[in-house]
Amino acid sequence: MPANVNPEETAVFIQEEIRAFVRNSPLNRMPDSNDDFIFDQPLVQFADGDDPIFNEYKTIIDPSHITPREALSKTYEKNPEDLSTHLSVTSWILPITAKTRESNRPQKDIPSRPWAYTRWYGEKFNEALRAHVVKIITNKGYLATAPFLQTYFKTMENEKGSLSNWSERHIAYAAGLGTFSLSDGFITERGIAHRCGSVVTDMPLPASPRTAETPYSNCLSYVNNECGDCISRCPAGAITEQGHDKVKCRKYMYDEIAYIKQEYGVDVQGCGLCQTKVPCEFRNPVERLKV
Ligand code: B12
Ligand code: SF4
Ligand code: SF4
Repeated sequence: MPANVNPEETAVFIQEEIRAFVRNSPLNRMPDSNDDFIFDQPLVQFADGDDPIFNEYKTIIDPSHITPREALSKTYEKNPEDLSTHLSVTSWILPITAKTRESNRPQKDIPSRPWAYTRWYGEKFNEALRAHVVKIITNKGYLATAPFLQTYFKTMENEKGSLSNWSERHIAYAAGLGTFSLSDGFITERGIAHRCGSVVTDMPLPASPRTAETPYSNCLSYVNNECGDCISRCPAGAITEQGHDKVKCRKYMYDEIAYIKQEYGVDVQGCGLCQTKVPCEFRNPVERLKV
């Protein structure tokens, strides 16, 4: 492993590389208009790879949810204890552009075409970004992996609905990028309408502070019992005052409105009505209560 690196400097290097990729990659463009970005400039933060929260996720999410140390050791077929004593996780938020968010606001049953493109082409860009971050880190002589791109990544079902063994939102929570919400969506300083991703490495990076008081601090419903606007936005009745029903949500997206895939020419179209025309759409709504 290369010696004598300054974690603050490597953090700036990684943040700048991610920003440049978001700015310059042709994959971050709408397929029907090269002038339109899919995502705005990202938020990028870091977590300590051995933060105890990653072990807690084995209880909160599922025993199969892997830790960063397990992820890197699986990728490189090494014993976890043979890896560096300090591991880091880079996590990013890709905010969805105003044009796409605005196009989804009047929608009542199905997502707009730009939203569907963001789900399909935007996630292809997000995959390329994960691979790019792995490449720039390994080019510097460190180990790196994007668990979501590995063959060991899997999604599964339990009695509450779908889950995975590497939840990008829980990684973003560990890196202090935001909190969960009544609709399950992850509310950041750039709001809830975004996609996210992450990479694990043994490159020294400084852990970002996690300032949220609870895992739901950015959602108005949990802060002052007001809002609930996402409840009426959901055409599937999947959100109530008790929270988000993942089974209903999935059934709506994958069965009931799957017919629009053909019209939009995508393999997965998403929905996201609960992430637009709501107070948390593009900012942290709780910040407004503080001014
Ligand atoms: C499976 C899956 C789904 C499932 C289930 C979603 C879910 N809630 O998990 C279905 C098919 C329903 C779905 C739907 C959608 N999805 Co989806 N999906 C995933 C996937 C592949 C895995 C998610 C996962 O592992 N969840 C784990 C379970 C356990 O999470 P959970 O139930 O939400 O967790 C709750 C508990 O952990 C709880 N909690 C309880 N106690 C504690 C304590 C602590 C300390 C913490 C931190 C949490 C916590 O908080 C959470 C919220 O209530 C991810 C990609 C990835 N690899 O991460 C994308 C992902 C979650 N989806 C995403 C998106 C955008 C969508 C849709 C908007 C569709 C679209 N693109 O238009 C909808 C929105 C659904 C919603 N309201 O959240 C984004 C989310 C971004 C965001 N803004 O939040 C992700 C991260 C993809 C990405 N790369 O960006 N999705
Ligand atoms: S719309 Fe309101 S209740 Fe729903 S997630 Fe956003 S802030 Fe929370
Ligand atoms: S909860 Fe699911 S079905 Fe309901 S609006 Fe959100 S993404 Fe659509």
